Amino acid sequence: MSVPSVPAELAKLRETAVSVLRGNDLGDITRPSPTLYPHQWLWDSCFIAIGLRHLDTERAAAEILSLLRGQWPNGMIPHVIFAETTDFYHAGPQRWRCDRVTATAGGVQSTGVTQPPMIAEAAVRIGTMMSSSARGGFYRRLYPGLLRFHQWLYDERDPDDEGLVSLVHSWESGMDNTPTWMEITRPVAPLGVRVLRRLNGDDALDALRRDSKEVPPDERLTSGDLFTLYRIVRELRRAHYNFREIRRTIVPLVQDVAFNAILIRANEHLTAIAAEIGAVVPARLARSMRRTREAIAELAVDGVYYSRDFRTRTLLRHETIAGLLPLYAGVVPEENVDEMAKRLASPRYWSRFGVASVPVDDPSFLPRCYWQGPVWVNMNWLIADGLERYGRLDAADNLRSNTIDVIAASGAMYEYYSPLDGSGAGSNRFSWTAALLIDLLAGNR
Ligand code: 2M8
Repeated sequence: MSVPSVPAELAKLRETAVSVLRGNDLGDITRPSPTLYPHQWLWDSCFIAIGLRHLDTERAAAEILSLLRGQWPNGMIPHVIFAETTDFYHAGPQRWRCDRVTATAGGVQSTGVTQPPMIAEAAVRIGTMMSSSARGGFYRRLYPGLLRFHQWLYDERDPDDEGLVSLVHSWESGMDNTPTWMEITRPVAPLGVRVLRRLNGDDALDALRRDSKEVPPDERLTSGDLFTLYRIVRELRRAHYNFREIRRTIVPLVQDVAFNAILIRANEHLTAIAAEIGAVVPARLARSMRRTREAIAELAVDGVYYSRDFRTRTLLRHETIAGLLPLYAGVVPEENVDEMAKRLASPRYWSRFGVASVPVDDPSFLPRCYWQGPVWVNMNWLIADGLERYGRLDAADNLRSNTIDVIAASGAMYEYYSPLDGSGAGSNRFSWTAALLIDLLAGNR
């Protein structure tokens, strides 16, 4: 496929991106980073495929279809499908033991939770690069599994038919240590963590963790939080990953605003895919889809969107980047869009480098710590897409060019970037940064 015409220095950056993707390619899946994340992640593969489509459309389609190997008989597509590798991952199959509960479609090992449903978006983007007959073939292979995944999201995770799906672990949100999730998660910390915290000895746990060999611990979530997330996995395992059982445990349950926003957009794409292959979305699912569009309004107060505690119905009043994703969903009433775009463009969120994951004046803001402040390329991509569909073209273009600039200035494909000085953090060979850079450079929609 021809390389789009970009200035020489950007062409070099694109080459770096391509080589990161090649280096992380495991055949028909791409790992997010060489040592930190050696398996396949659901939403990573989607963002990766959106970039890969510019290099090799069939390979991009294979990345998406390979997610179906992990599908559970109940329809869930898991957040991680474990690759056959001896590389160490801190939350590997032994922590989940899902093979005791179920088998996957492709006989692969997986985790017992899901991740933001970006599959339909990726499929449609790949579809734009295909002839209509190739696209039809791709959609026909994907559709049955994708449909069952969306049905599972509602049947399993919206048991009271409210229109909003609930998450059972912060890993499902993809924003692991975002303040919203940490606030609701910390009260269920294991006893040891609570005692150490009281003695101010969280650092004592650092020696026990194994996820911070590639990346300094202060760029990831705290050890206390990590051990709490492990505890929640244990609870989920005991509850057989079944929401009706999970409901009866101490596991925090959150109607996550970003996840539901992504679901709304995914539902639209799923409907379009169905129409193209002459399938009819079952009426029950179509009704749930409509309900989500309405129900997300319940998460807004004075134009600001929050996640909600499923059990208590209280809004988790932390302003974070998650609350900006209704823009991507296209559900912000037109009369509120400018206000939201203004908030987004204020120095609290939008430094020169893209959108901070937590506003810089929030007490929990840390510029280089994971989902607690840094700029993430996938978030910039989603928000720019939303701004564009609302016709805020200048804002979308600015955000996209700032994103390219910050990656260019770092010279590498960092996992995330400080909103204060643009310095890169986390893995420096991160796949979705590479893939979405390729997509942004291609400039097409
Ligand atoms: C991070 O999450 C994983 C657990 O899923 C981890 O910290 O080990 C998050 O940034 C998540 O959004 C991402 O999908 C994953 C792989 O890049 O890493």
